[in-house]
Parts: sequence; structure tokens; C-alpha cells
Amino acid sequence: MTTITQSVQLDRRGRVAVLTVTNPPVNALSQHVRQGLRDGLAQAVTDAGVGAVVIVCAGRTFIAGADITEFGKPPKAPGLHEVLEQIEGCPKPVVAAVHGTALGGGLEVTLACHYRIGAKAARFGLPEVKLGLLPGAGGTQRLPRVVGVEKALQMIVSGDPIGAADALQHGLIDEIVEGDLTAAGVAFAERALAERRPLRKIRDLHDKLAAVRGKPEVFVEFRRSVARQTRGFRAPESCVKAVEAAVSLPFAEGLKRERELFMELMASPESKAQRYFFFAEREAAKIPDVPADTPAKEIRKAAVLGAGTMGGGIAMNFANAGIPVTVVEVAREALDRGLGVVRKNYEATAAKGRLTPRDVETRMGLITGTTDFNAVADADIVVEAVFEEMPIKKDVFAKIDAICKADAVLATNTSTLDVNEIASATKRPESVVGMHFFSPANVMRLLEVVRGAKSSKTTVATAMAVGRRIAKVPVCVGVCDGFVGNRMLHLRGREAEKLILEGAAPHQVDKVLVDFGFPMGPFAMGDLAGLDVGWRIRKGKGLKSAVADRICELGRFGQKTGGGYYRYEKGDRTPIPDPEVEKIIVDAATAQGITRRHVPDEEILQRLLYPMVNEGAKILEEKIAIRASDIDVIWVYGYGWPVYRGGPMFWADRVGLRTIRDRMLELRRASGDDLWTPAPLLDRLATAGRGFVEA
Ligand code: 3H9
Repeated sequence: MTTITQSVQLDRRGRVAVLTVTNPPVNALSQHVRQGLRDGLAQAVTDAGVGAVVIVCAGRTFIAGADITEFGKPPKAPGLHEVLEQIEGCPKPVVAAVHGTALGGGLEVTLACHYRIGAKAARFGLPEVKLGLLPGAGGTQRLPRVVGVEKALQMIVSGDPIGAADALQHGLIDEIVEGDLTAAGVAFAERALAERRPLRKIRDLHDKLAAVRGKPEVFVEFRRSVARQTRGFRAPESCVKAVEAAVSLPFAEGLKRERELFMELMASPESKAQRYFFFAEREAAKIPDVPADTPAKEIRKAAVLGAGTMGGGIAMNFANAGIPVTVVEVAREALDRGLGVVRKNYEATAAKGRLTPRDVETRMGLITGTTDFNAVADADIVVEAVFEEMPIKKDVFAKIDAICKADAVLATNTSTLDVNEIASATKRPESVVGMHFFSPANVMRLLEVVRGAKSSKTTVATAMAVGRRIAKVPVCVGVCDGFVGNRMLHLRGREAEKLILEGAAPHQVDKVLVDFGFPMGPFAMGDLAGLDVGWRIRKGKGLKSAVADRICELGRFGQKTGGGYYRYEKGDRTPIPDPEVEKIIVDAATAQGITRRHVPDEEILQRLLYPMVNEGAKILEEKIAIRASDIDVIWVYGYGWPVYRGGPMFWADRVGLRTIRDRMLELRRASGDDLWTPAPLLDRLATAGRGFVEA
């Protein structure tokens, strides 16, 4: 065994040289990996006793891509292109043996090899688009030559990996192997030598490109099919252009075009935001005083209290992860209705082909409905999702405290109530935690894990771990009104209401946010969620909202009643501006003595987003969020903040905190509204010329 660099070893198995990459945790293509592959290969080439080369990886995965931490820094030789050219040009067969995930630059390494084999569970993908990039080491030129243009477009633009069976079917790998991967790689190489197989260079394949040459409609149709989900992103269109170049240009020129497009993207604000977000998401898993090795409780059985929309969605999350879950409801009728909705949801997914009928039954089989509270006795975790009223919640917690086993985690899905007060209804506040799911709970990825004053580290660690297990992105936050997400959202909503009184139309306000990149604006959102919910909460708190209250008084609760801030045609969700609502707004403005005016789009954007940023600053100073990037993760996963703008705190840094602070002071002077008083942290950072993210 020869050590080539700190991360690459060269070994001989008979006449096959094995290059093993060991660069934990994910074998990223750091400089020493590139150098190790280059120098190791050179040694294998000069060694007359070597007939073929196998590239494998140690640890949990094949190479998962370029080393993202090197991006934005001066490049260090050798570049990946140089290494790949050397692999492809190697006069002896080179075989990639893949386990785990071959992603990005990792898959590009395999595409430069002459043969590829994979373990059964291996996955293959080019996820660069998720970082706002495109595969920049030949992936856009080689992949379509192997799997065909349509499949390549789909893989490169979605960024989603495919499994080994799919890869085999599309010619991306030559064989699926079982058992020891290195041995299988060596055996494959031996066979290639024995059969004197020609060196198969992907760059020389043309058939699959020729199939679409002169058929521009393939690209037109593809662009049309992804237009909706790629709106606002820069990288997807560049990915398509690069694949077009593969079809229209010779290989070397195609590579050049890919390089240009890659460099453009690398410098783009969208990619910078998406790369920031990649690490932000991973940081969110870390809680400084609850280290990764904090013992978490093993969850074998869960219970959900309440079979409403939220309770049903939460139960689905557990069932989807294979965890048996008991759903408790007070009345049989409500229980049956709730479980009926769950079944309908699963069947709708199956109808789209994303679940088999058998999956539906397996998942339904994991969900047990009951009206007997005692059924929670053996649950390892209980998630309460009953009516949002403190006395009811406290009553429920006192009840489960008496029934649940001593080490169970008791979670509340409250979105507005004080978790500490709820915990005080039990004799074990250390076991109580908030698990705030977002609607629809089976779809939205965000989970705010609300750490109460007395929540134990084990309780918090368990909530975070189970959150990940049920495929959520858990973010730990502290207790305050609305926690992080809704607290910031509330300010945006308040300002939206003021803007329409001052003269902006609901559809203008919504459009500004949609143009910014949100899937919808606050008014369309309200209509979708149901305006009666907020109305009920306002009434409970003795609060008023001139326009929203009037709309609700007319029985306009949103889409479900055919009208809210907009009107809707039967069976159609398209919001249509409604003169009746405009009249309500004008009347309310007149009653309040407001002179209506044209409100420019730029002002709308500032007035909607700056108060959120300001609230984010307060949240940070109060230590409700651990770090600025956690707030960004919450907004991207919970509220549709466009990931290519990083999140509100990252975005604020780009705008410049001084710009935001000064504009807020201007708005305060003009309106006299204290909302525009800059938070002390924002003010300090602005004065110091710093930002939230690097603060
Ligand atoms: C590319 O390849 C460009 C080329 O086309 C062209 C070049 C010229 N680099 O996610 P995890 C860290 S672009 C550096 O929690 P999992 C990660 O930050 C790249 N670090 O594990 C974390 O650190 P920490 C295309 C990386 O098991 C730790 O590894 N490739 C990289 O849940 C564990 O990560 C991608 O976009 C990296 N490439 O998931 C793949 N990847 O522990 C990106 C991870 O300190 N990676 N880290 O927080 C992934 O999708 C997942 O990490 C993977 C494992 C699925 C591999």
C-alpha cells in the first residue's frame, strides 16, 4: 500500500491498481484528493505490472462532489478538469466502483472513467443546481452522451439523484454488484482485461446526442415543463444551455461553454446565497450546549393528540418514517373524519404514482385511531395538536402527565401559546418541548423545536433527532410570542394591511412578493389558509383589523367560501381582484381619515421586509434564535422565502444594514410609527458596517 497524499492510497491487487480515497466525512474532492488521484494514476500508468485501475472510496460514500469550502477561494492545482482528462486519457482501463452517493464532481469523476459499477444502494446525481451552479467538470457534456439528452436534462436541472437500477437501465453504470466493492471492482477490471474490452471514452459517444440533433422542440418542451418550479432561479437555464451546447458543439468546445457558464454562476448572487444556505441548513442541526453526543431517547412508538388537519398531517410524518403512531381524538366522528382525510391524502399521492397502493396500506396500517386517552401510555413521544387555547392545552397536558411513561417526551404543536405555561401543567416540565409543525404538516419541511425554560437536553436532542428522522428540518428556538417564524410574519401582515389602506391593491402587494420570489403574497396566502382562523384569534385577544374583520363579517373566509381578499371562480384557485373588496378597503381608509395614494413597488417591498429583518435582530439579541442563519432556514423552509436570496438575514446583509436602518429612520420620521425604530442590534451592526451573518 502506497500513500500518495493524506487522502489517497494506491494498492495492488494482482495486475489491478486500486486507488482508494479517504477524505471524511463525504470524500469531497479537496486539493489533496485531486492531487492523490492524479499522482496515483500516473504511478499506475508507469508501472508496467499494472493492467487496469479501480477507483473506490472508504467510509460511508463515494465522492460527494467538489469541496464546497474551497469555492470562492483562489484555485489550487491540480484542477479537477486536469485530473479527469488524465483519467479519461489513461491508456489502461479505469473502473469507478461506487457506494453511497456519487454526486456532482464525484459523478463527474466516474464519467471520466471507462467503466462504472455500483452497489445496489448506490445513488448517482448532479446536485450542483441546488447550489446555484451547474456541473462544471464535464457533467453537462458527458451525462447526455451516456443517458440521453432528456434524462440528463431531468437529472441536471432537478439535481435529484437516481438509484442504481435506474442508472443501470440508462447505461450510466455497467453493472450492479454485491458484496465487497473493491473486490467487485477488481474482478470487473480483470474481466475487462481478459476480454480486451476497448477503452470506452464517453466523450467519443455520439448516438444519443444525434437522436435530438435538429429537434429544438426537445429543449422548448423541457423548458416549459420546468418553468414553474425554476422561476427566479438562475442556474436551471444555464444547465439547459450547457446541455444544448453538448448537442450542438464538439466535445472540447462544449466543455469550454460549460466552463464559461459555470464561472458566471459561481459569481452570481443566487449561487452565493444557495451555497450559504447549504451550510446554514447543516449549522441549524447544531445546538452549542446540546452537543451531537447528547443521549436522545429512542422513538419506537408515537402518539398524536387531535385528528384535525394538523394532527393528521403530523401522524402521517411518523407513519412515513415507519414509526407506529396512535391518534387520539375526543369524538369518534372527528376521529373517523381525520383518518379519512389522511387516507385521502395518501391515495392522492398514490394516484400521482408517487406511492404504491401497498405503501398506502402499510402507512395506514401504522396509524391507529382511538378515543381512549389511555392509549398514549406506551408512546415514547406524544405530540399534542388540539385546539389552540391555553386552558384546553393545560388540561390535556395534566392528563397525559398522569398517563404517559416516565421517560416519554411530551411535545406541543402550539403556534402561539407559551410552552413554559403548558409545561407547568405537568410534574415533568423537563420532558416538555414545543414541536411546531407548519401546514400542511406532512409536506412542509420546517419544524421549530421550541425549547422551554425547563426542557432537558435529552428532550431537546430527542425532538431534534425525531424531527430529522421524519424528514423535517428542525431548528431550535426559544419561547416567545409566535416563536421565530410567526413573530416575523406578524409584522409583515400588519404592514400589508396598512399598505392596502394607504392605496396599494392586495394584488399589487402580492405581486411584489411573488416577483421577489415568494410562491404567493400575504393576501392570496390568507385566502388559501382561511381568514376565519385569524379572525377568531383576533377576537380572542380583543384585537381588530378594519379590512380583514369586515371581509370575514361578510362570510368571505377565502378560497373555501369562493371569496376573501379576492374572488374565485368555482373549482379554480386563481385569485381575481374583486371591486367589492376594493370598496371595503376604500371605506375603511376613509373612516380612518387616510388619504389614499399610489404606493410604489419598492416602498411595498421595503415596508414588508424591513420590519421582519428588524424583528429578526430582536430575536437574535433575545437569544430566541441561536444564530442569524437559523432564522434564514426557518424562512426558507417554513414560509417560501426564495432560497436564491438566502433568507431574510442574509438578504439584509446584501442590501446593507446601514441602508435598512436609515430607511427605517426615514419611515419613522414620516409615519411617527414606532414600528420603524431600529432594533439595537441592527443599529449597532449598521454603525459598525457589519452584517448579521458574519456578526
Ligand atoms: C461540485 O461538485 C462542482 C463540480 O461540478 C465542478 C467543480 C469544478 N464539500 O449533509 P451532511 C459536509 S459542487 C464540503 O450532514 P449527510 C457538510 O457540510 C458539489 N463539505 O451528511 C457536513 O459538515 P458538518 C456537488 C461537504 O450524510 C458534513 O459534510 N455536491 C460537502 O446527511 C456531512 O454532511 C453536492 O452538492 C462538500 N461537497 O449527507 C453534495 N458535502 O458535519 C453536497 C457535505 O461540519 N452534499 N459536506 O456540518 C450532500 O448532499 C450531503 O452532504 C450528502 C451526505 C448527501 C453527501
